[in-house]
Amino acid sequence: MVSIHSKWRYLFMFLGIQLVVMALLSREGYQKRVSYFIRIFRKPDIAGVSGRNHTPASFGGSDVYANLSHLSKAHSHGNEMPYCPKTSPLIGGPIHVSFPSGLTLAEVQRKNPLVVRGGRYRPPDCEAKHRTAIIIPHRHREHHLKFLLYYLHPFLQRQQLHYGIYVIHQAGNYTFNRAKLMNVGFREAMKEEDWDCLFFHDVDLIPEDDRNTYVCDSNPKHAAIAMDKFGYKLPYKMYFGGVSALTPLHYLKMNGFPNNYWGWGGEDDDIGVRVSLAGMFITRPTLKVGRYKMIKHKLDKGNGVNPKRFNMLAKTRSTWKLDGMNTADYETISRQYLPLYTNITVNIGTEAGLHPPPPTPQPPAKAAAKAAAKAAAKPAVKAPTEGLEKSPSKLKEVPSEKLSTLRDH
Ligand code: UD2
Ligand code: MN
Repeated sequence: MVSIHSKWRYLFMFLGIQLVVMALLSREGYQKRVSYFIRIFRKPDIAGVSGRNHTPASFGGSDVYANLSHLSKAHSHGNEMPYCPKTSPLIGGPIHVSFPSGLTLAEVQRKNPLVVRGGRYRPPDCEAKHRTAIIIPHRHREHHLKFLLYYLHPFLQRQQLHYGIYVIHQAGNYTFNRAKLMNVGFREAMKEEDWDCLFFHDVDLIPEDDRNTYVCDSNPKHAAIAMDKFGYKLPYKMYFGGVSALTPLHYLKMNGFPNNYWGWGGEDDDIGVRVSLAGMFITRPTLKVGRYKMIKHKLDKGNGVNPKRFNMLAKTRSTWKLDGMNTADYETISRQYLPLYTNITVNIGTEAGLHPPPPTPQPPAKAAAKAAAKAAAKPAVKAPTEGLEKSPSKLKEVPSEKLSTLRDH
């Protein structure tokens, strides 16, 4: 008869053997599976969801670093490397995206040993068919950038691309200007390499399926078609925000992006309109593939809603040739080739130019009178978005399907 005591002994022996097997698997490069397995023991709520498959795939996607472990520097660039196949064998489909606390850039670096200075990569075992630059407009979003790099590097490696990541950092505290930073990114990236495709990429959007290939189409491509924040649907037909892809030719044909949208909103629609004004159309991946998760955030300080956006949008037809890549003025403050990306810090100035004159000092009496007048007018102060954009007369020239600017942040 088996006593209760010996039952426990068997149970411990069984667990011991399991641990040894897991340790062996871990040595074979299955750390992810093992740590996931360990998590199951730690968090009973997760264990409840588990089925036969104990990888993160049970949550609707696989680990973005799977499929990459066999690549090594040893292959390095010989002369007789064959071209990479049309469809990468490393592509795995849906990716599990989560935002673990405690992730560091050092960890991202450790997980991407083949990425070289400036955030560049070439497949070690074949000649890439495509050269893609990623342009990320940025200020004060280091936390988001870290997650984007964590997911984007392996995502692009699985697609066997020759790629580089550029972060275009707006210097100073003046109102943010996403589209102008893209113009800077285009020029600075093209100075360095003959990229055949540029991906203009919000810092907070994480792709959830690596069949969403970061290569260009024959027309400008809108890649972020299905985002969690819009219920994984396209919010409206002309939407072009988030992540888009253009060849240098597309970009120049539409005179790049506008430089004069300061603050949140409108610039993405202006860019969408430029595409059609330049005689092109928007292509998109399928809803199944063009999926993104947006890291939740509030409207940034220094990126208030742009109250002029409706008026400006109504005029794109007459302004697109006069304002864009041909008038993008800026000063490069620094260029750093960091391990995971190239950081370019720029002064893009203000509406008043690159070196706006400092505000003229007012005589104390005049300043006091002005402050008193302001205080008296206080109850009449409007919300920054009131007035202009809610007025139908101001909207009449904006195509009806282009109502992004009405959407809430
Ligand atoms: C939407 C669009 C975005 C853009 C914006 C309006 C989505 C997913 N994206 O984004 O493409 O059209 O509306 O301008 O719908 N940023 C900084 N620091 C700042 C402010 C902005 O780095 O202080 C960058 C960053 O890359 C960010 C992007 O600009 O992802 C867009 O700004 P947002 O994320 O605040 O705007 P959001 O999510 O409404
Ligand atoms: Mn965002």
